[in-house]
Amino acid sequence: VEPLIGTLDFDSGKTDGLKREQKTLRELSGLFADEAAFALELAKDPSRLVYEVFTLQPDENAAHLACHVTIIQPGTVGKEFFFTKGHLHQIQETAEIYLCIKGTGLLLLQRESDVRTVKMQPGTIVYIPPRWAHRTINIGDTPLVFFSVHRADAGYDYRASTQFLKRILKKHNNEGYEIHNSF
Ligand code: PAN
Ligand code: ZN
Repeated sequence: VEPLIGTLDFDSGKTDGLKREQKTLRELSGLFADEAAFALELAKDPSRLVYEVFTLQPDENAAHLACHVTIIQPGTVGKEFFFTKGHLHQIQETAEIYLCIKGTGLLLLQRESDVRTVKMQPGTIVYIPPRWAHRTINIGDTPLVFFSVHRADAGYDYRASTQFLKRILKKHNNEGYEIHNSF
């Protein structure tokens, strides 16, 4: 396998040499708590960008690492802040490391009924142990940019995306966020 080289500009959040994937509102159907607010936003602009994932990873998977840069746009559906779908890894023993580059966010970690929220700001490093589902939420008003690394053959299990027990909402007429139960 040849060395792979990409760049991430820490100031602008622009990447080069990484493969881009995007998630728009229509791909996040069923995930936000307020279905009426979601329908309204979808009607306005179904292809509104919520987040992008940039990947640097070799084709062959075994024994390799994959790295990603995620950029979550600022925004809400109703009061709920924009987030990533969230997942577990198909290979359950997969751990992952996150490094926040820009913006303000929360990392929601969940293992069965055990839920943690970790504040993400530039420089925050989080080790996500195996078997903890993870979703990232942009609680700021600028893009949230973070870098992550895991084994390249980990795979993704998105069944976790509908099972998070907490939701992060914007405070009424206020700066900041509050954490609510999902159900
Ligand atoms: C991250 C996430 C990325 C997008 O690279 O995949 O932030 O989130 P979803 O995959 O939940 O849509 C990661 O945790 N990789 O394992
Ligand atoms: Zn992950």
